[in-house]
Amino acid sequence: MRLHLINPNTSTGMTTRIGESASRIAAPGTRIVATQPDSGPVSIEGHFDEAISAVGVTEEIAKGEHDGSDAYIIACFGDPGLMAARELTRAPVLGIAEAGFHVASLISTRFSIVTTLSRTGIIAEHLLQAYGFAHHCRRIRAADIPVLDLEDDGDAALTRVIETCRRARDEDGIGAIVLGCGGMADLRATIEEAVGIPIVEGVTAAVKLAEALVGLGLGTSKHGDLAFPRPKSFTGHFAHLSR
Ligand code: 2AL
Repeated sequence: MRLHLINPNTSTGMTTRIGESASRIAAPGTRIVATQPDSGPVSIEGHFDEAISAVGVTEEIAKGEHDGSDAYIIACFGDPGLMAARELTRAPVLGIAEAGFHVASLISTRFSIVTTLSRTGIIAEHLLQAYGFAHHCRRIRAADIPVLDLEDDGDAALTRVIETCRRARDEDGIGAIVLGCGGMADLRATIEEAVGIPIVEGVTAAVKLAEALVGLGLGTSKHGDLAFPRPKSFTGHFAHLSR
């Protein structure tokens, strides 16, 4: 099984780290191929970054289709371009926020999210509403660290995330925490040990869900709104997408 993991931001170090975390959790027969868009923001910390990165995600899906991927993961907590990506393939496509919400809801009745910057909280809130998980989430908390601090200032960032998770554990009336950034993929076990309640991390959750869907023989439905895009002309910068 070829599992194409797309880091929607363009930080190569983060792509490598996310890919390594995915490979560690993957089943023996799963090959993780971790890529990132050729162009776009180095980190995704708001609506603008997300809009630009979504185009890059669709370009990575097109490459994955050419190379024969069996499933895709979009490894940014805003799930940028998720529905667009699903239109482009019959393979399953999972967003890490979506995967994290599903898994947390299976092991707890209420969870909190611990993300990076507080300004990204609204993105998670919109996704909870769109996916039908708003009632499962008690609170969205921010460790108030920029995404790239997880790369550049790892120890201090980890301390902030653990402190924030402990506050969620003590104050939110929850059973589990969902980590809200792809850059936290390798921190799950360390944080769980420090906090003492189940910590769900979206990249690792998505790997196991993707393996399950492929094992079930299920892919993205082409009946209805996720059918391949209607052929049409694209102009200017996007003329190459015309069909
Ligand atoms: C993210 C993420 O997962 N990767 C990134 O660049 N930005 N979102 C977030 N809330 O930290």
